[in-house]
Amino acid sequence: MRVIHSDRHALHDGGFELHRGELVPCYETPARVAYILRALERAAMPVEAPREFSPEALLRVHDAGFVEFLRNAHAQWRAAGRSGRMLPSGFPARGLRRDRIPAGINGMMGYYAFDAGTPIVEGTWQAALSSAQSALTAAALIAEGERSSYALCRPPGHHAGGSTYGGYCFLNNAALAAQELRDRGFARVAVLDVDYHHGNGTQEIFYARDDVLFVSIHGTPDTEYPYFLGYADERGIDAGEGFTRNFPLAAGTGWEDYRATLAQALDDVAKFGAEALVVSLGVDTFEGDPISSFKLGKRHFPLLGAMLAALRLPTVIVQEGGYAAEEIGENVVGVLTAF
Ligand code: Q9C
Ligand code: ZN
Repeated sequence: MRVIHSDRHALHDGGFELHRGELVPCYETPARVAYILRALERAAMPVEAPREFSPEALLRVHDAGFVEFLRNAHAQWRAAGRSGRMLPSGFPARGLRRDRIPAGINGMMGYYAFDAGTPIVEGTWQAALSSAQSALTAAALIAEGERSSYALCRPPGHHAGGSTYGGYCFLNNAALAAQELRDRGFARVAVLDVDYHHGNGTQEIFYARDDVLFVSIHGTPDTEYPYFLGYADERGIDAGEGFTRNFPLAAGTGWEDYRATLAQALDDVAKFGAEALVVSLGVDTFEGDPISSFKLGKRHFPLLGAMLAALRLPTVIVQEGGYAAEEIGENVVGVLTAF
């Protein structure tokens, strides 16, 4: 399995996020990557840098104005006389206008963001672009004949929509990988999202399409982030009807129920006739995760990897969440080596 990763991820270090009423140190830290790299090294899996894809490659799944915002956000923040991290505090909810993008940086930030837990700092754009390039490179390798690849993406991507950021995500790495596979000849691509949180951005991007199946297993949005998408009755729209499938599970779900649900999700991927698979791999399903509530143990991650591999599809595995930093390496590499 080829492993792609950029050390530019470290340019994004948000510092603090708004969480449960307090400003707390970010859960999504550069140290997460250090633990994964250490575990990859122990497993003798070498790491390669991504290719340079131009920002235009992003426009296949993202809105141009949104990409421009991400690229310039921090410079505008500084031009407004501020420094350090950017966090939004006002959003265009029901009854407010969404047809106008405010010119000032505060309003613009609230327009594009959907939570106050995703700081932008000076290096965020460079880090997010490098993360997207890792996913695109991992997909390109599959198009060139590799059977599997792993993009060690940071920041993660599955919460980022066509023109929204949040949930620690700025650019949708998994969606970009799926689109790259489509553009390079795979007629039907499935995205299977096993992060603890619903992949709202990926779902939104492909919601009206029948060429990319989106299947997600996650903590129920009734109580779990991102709260406003990921219910079982969301099944796609127009041509995409039937090509989105959600499996929300109760907080506290353990391996036995998880495994049975995963078997159903894999069945959907197989029935779709996918020619290639993108896995949004979050290991925040781990019982020790500080912000999540499933009960998967260390020993279950290799079982998950083996179940994914049983599909026998060309597969791009994209790193998403996982916040029990010290265990994240073992859990991720447990999936990869079993795969
Ligand atoms: N005030 C991923 O696992 N936490 N993202 C809520 C908002 C957001 C998780 C804080 C959790 C996002 C990729
Ligand atoms: Zn997550």
